[in-house]
Amino acid sequence: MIIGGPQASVVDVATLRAFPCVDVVVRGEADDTFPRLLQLVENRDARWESLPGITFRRGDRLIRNPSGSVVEDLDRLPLPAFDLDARIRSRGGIHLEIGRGCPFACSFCSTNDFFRRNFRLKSPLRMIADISAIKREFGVSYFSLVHDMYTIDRKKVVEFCEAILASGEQFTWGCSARTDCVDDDLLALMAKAGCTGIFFGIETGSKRLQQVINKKLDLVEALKRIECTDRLGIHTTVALIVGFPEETRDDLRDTIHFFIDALRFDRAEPQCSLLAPLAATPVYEQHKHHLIFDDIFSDMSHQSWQQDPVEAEMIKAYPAIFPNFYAIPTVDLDRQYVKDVMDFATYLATWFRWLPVALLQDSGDLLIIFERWQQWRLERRPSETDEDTGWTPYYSHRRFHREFLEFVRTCYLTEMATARAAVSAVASAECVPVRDTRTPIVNHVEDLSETTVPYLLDTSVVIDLEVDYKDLIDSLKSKRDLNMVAVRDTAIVYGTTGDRLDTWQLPPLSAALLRLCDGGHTVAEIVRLFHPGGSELDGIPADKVCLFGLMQLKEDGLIGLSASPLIWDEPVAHEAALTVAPHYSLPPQATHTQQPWPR
Ligand code: B12
Ligand code: SF4
Repeated sequence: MIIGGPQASVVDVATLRAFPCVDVVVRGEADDTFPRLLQLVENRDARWESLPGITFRRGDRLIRNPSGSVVEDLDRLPLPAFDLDARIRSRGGIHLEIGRGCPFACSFCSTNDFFRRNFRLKSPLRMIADISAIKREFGVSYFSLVHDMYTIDRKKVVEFCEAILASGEQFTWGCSARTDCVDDDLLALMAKAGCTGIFFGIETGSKRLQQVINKKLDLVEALKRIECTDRLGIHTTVALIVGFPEETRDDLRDTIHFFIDALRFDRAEPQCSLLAPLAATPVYEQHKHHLIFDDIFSDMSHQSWQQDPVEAEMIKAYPAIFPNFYAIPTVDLDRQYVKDVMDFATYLATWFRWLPVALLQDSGDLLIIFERWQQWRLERRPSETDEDTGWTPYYSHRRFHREFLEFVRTCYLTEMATARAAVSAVASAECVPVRDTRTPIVNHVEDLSETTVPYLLDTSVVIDLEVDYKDLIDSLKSKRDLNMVAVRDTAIVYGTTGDRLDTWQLPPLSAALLRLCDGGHTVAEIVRLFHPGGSELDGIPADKVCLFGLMQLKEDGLIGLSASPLIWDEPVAHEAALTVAPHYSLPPQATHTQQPWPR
């Protein structure tokens, strides 16, 4: 049995000692070593000592040969046998390796050392030839370009983008980058050349920890780059880590605030993981004698799976082989607290869109809100019976959405809010009333006449607010004072088309009209109700305004038309008692550890 890869390579001796079934570990890049080893096996040649880069068992002895060299010229490597992937056409894209090696030395990272910090790239011509061939053969048009830090050499990225543009090939791609290794001009060129997704490892929102973990990003500049990618239409994964051993409450708060800040951008998807001490990383080497194995683990390694008890026993028996399933103690913080804060922020961003941003902007401290929320929940818990949420975090359940909205209404808005009207409007906007589940009998017609009956389509939900929603969202995006948001009665509509959810703010007249489209009134009746005096509105006869407005609502897909009043077979259910969360974003998924995959 031969094993290899980034994990086995650095725990080779321990693995061979612990698992007698393993015969050989191939360390590091195996492109040349592995075929040579197979050749030795095939030829029954026992001179394995001559093969660099392997650790193997000979009788009772373990032999560790010197390390092999890295592949300097990646252009000489063949493409993976993509044809062996039976589902390649339906994956929506593929991962394609374009280079190896990052010269930086972040304390938690395993890949810099694995590829010996030796930055290499395939040539632009090779990359484009590969992409064209894969596109032609498998119909794939999205390429997640695999390189931990693609944009190290600006000139090479420019070369690649220009070669794509010159080739006339149509495809989209994503890559990984540091925010300090891209600039606005480069990002613009990348967008023009088809880049639709970038993975930005920010790691921590704390200026102090940026130095401690040796990432050394300027966080103000980092946000500017995220803002620029958003403007250019590029999606970003904004990756953060909590649970560093030196992390203090202030550091944690800064990271959570960075996470929430990223939500201001429509195309940024923040994600947060607990630190996983990967074998052979500096952070592991420094803390390997104090690792903890308990229920508070990083989903970096577990991928949100439920840990198999047999595997758990194996992990417990061999900490030196599986340290990534362990944790390093946090000196200043309770680890359960760190995990809860992380889950809280992650799922706030999953269940809501603007509420977390509004709460941060209004309060200036999300940790204080978290603590008050925990206390509020604890006070109510004795009356709760259905506390069990299985093995997934409480926050991932819809119950959290419902309870948190209740907390905002009954506790946050009364005790803590400074811009009450604005926060209350966001909370209302993000608590969509349940649609009527009954199906009415509709006598469907296309044309609007005096006798037709307009009705609100069940793909639209109207919500009344007391502040100008557009002004509110603009204020959240640009961090303007929420107390300055214009106060006026407005209505917003959520419209669903397929799996998309759009929001519109209706002009006051359209909102008034829409409310009259209840499936019980004819157009003639609506005209009368709309403007009882029958006079003019801005010099235009009121009935014309009304008819035009109805036509517009029909064109916008918000209302349908029936030849007769709608008939419901059951009485009206207990309206508005229930709430349902609009699905703003998907729960965190394993693929989000890489660049955003096209939806
Ligand atoms: C692309 C990628 C993914 C993709 C994989 C998609 C795909 N089908 O290819 C996705 C998004 C699915 C993914 C998921 C995960 N990933 Co990932 N991923 C990567 C990434 C960026 C590139 C992998 C790659 O192709 N590298 C290029 C090739 C050439 O290098 P290589 O894979 O190391 O292979 C060489 C050698 O290692 C060796 N080798 C590899 N395998 C074998 C096997 C044998 C028998 C032999 C002899 C040799 C050998 O030979 C190869 C050629 O030289 C790496 C980081 C990196 N730059 O490598 C992380 C990385 C491998 N992923 C990592 C992790 C943690 C995960 C997840 C657990 C994350 C998560 N929480 O969801 C999951 C696990 C998925 C799973 N089920 O195993 C870690 C592993 C850390 C560690 N030390 O173990 C890495 C190193 C990133 C990191 N530093 O954190 N990942
Ligand atoms: S985290 Fe990114 S920048 Fe840091 S060493 Fe690893 S690959 Fe390089």
